[in-house]
Amino acid sequence: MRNFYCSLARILIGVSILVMAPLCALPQGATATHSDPTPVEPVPNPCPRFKAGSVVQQPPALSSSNGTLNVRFSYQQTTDSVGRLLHCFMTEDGLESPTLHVNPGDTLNLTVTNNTPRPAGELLDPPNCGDTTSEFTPPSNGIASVGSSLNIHYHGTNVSPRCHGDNVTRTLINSGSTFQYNFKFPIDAPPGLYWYHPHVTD
Ligand SMILES: [Cu+2]
Repeated sequence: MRNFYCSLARILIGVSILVMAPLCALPQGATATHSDPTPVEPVPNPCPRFKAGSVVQQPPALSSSNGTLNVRFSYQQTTDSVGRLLHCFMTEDGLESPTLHVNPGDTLNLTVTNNTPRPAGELLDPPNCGDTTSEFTPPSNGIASVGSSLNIHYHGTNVSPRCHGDNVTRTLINSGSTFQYNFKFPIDAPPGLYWYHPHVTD
């Protein structure tokens, strides 16, 4: 079950339904373990790309254990050999945008630090799920507008829209800031391949 149209990052919800009935009575909202997360340091050589003519390899993967998947991402940018600006999520071990394997009812704890350069002269707000001010980097190549703030959209999943959940319209993680997502995938989440990606709306 591999979606070749999703080139960035994926969440694979397993086909095995966990027998964890008590979880059904718990709220699906964010948990309270997100305070003061430790920043994720930038990693060297971010956002690698396959060389032209090389054989494409399977993307890296991380799997939950005992109902929890803990992930730490450094959000970084680089410029490729032809001048294109690339952005990506990197783990501290150097994995680029791994596929996240979870089961229905699992908890995802995902810490992300925005290690992209901070634009000069911009007003910064903390990532408190109420921000209305994002950073903006003018396009250097005239091809596309690229903001340096980010959040993560857990595209297609039916998870909490609260702060520290899939709160895409009210979460901004500006340059230098660290934010933690904590939420459960519903116990009745349909198996499938989903997409996570930066999703700033402004
Ligand atoms: Cu999306």
